[in-house]
Amino acid sequence: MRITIDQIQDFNKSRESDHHQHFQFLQGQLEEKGVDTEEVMRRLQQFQVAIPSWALGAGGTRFGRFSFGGEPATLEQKIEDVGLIHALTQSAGAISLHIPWDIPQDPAATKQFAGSLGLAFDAMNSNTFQDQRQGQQHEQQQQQQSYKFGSLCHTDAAHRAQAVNHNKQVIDIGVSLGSKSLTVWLADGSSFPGQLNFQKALARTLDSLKDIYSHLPSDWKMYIEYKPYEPNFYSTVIQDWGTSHLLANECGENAYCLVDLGHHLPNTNIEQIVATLLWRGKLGGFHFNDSKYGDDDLTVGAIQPYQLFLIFNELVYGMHKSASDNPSPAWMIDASHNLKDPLEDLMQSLEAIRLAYAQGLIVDHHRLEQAREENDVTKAQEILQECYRTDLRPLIREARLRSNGAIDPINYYREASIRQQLIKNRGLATVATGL
Ligand SMILES: [Mn+2]
Repeated sequence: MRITIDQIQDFNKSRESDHHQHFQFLQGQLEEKGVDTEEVMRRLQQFQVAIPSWALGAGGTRFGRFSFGGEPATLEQKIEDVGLIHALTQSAGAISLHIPWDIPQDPAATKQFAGSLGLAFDAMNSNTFQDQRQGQQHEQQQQQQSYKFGSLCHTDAAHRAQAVNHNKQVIDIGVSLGSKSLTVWLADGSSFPGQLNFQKALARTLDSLKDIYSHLPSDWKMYIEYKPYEPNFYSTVIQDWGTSHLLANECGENAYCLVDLGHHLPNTNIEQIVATLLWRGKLGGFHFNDSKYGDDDLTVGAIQPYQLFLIFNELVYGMHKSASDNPSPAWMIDASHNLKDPLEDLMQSLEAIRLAYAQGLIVDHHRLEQAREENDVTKAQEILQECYRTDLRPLIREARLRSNGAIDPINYYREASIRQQLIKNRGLATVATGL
C-alpha cells in the first residue's frame, strides 16, 4: 500500500489552522532571539534517517518474541513499510539492509521499487554474529564454519576467511543497490577470563578488517561499530570508541567509527565521544536508540532526551559550526521492540531525533562560546537549557508540512487504520526475518 500526497493533505486540512497559530507564535519568539527559523527548517527538511530492515517486525528478547500482525514477510514489504513511514514523516528517506536476512533476488528491481517510494539504500550491514540455519542460507553464502568463537578475530584462518568473504559479498550486494557504505559490527569477544589472547584477537581483527577494506570501492566508506559487552560478557574485541578509532585509522581514510547510543556503559559521556570523533573527522555512522540499563534499544528519546539534545549540540557544532571536515554521518535508528507497533515506534523515534536536532540548531554558539571564554558556567548552562526547554514541535511540524508530510504522522497512521490494512493484506501470522 501507498499513501498519496493528496491523502496526507486532506488529513492536514483540518489541523492546519491550529498549527499555523502555534507555529507563528513560536517563530516570533525564536526570531526575537535571533534564530533563523527558515534555515533551521531547511536543515530539518534535509535531515534523513535510515530505517533498518530488521526494525519493521516486532522485536524479541532472549525470553521470547510476540509477533505483530501484518509484519513484512519479504524485502519488498519491508521497503513498502519504510515507504509508509517516509511518506508520513518525510524524514526516513533511506533503508539499511541486513545480509543475509534481506538478500535481494533482483537488485535492479529492488532498487527501482525503493526509488519509486523516495528511498535510497544506506549502509549495508553484515552478519557474522550468528550461524545461519539450513534453509535460511543464500546459495552464495553456504556457511561451513561456526561463529561460536568469533569471526574476524577467530583463531582459525578458515573461519576468518569465511567472515571476510561474507563482508565482501555484502559490499557487492550493496553496490548493486546503490549503497555507499558497509557497517561492521562484531560480537567477537570472550565470556571468561583467559579465553582470549587480547592482543592476538585484536591483531587478527585488524588484519581481517584490512582485507575487507581492500574490497571497498573507492567511493565507499566502512563503519566500525563498537560495543563494550553482550553477547560476550567478559570482553569484546572492539569494546570502545578508542579501539574503533585505532582500527579505522589503520585501515585507511575511508574507514570510520560508528557510534551506537546503546553501546556504552552507564553514564558514559557520549557527547564528548561524539565531539572527539568529529574533531578528528572520524565519525562515520550513528545509530539512534535509548537505554536505561544497557543496550536496551528503546525508542529514541524515551529515557534520556536531554542527553540526546547534548549529543546533537555537539553534532551541530561539529557538522555546521566548526572547521571539522568530517563527512555527514550515516544516520540510522537501531531499535527494536516487543510491545509497540513497530511503525508507530519508528515514527516516535524519528520525531525525537528531529526535536533534538532542532534544539541543537537553535543553540547560539557565539553566545555559548563567549560564556565559556568568560568561564561563566551558569550562563553556559542557561543557554543550553533554554534551547532544550523551548517547545519546538510546531517548527518540526511546519518543516514536515513544507515537505508534504503529515502534520501528525502517528494520528494519520491510526485514523487511516494502516496496521489493520497491513494485517488484511499480509495476514496476522507473518513474521519478519531478523532477530
Ligand atoms: Mn547498532
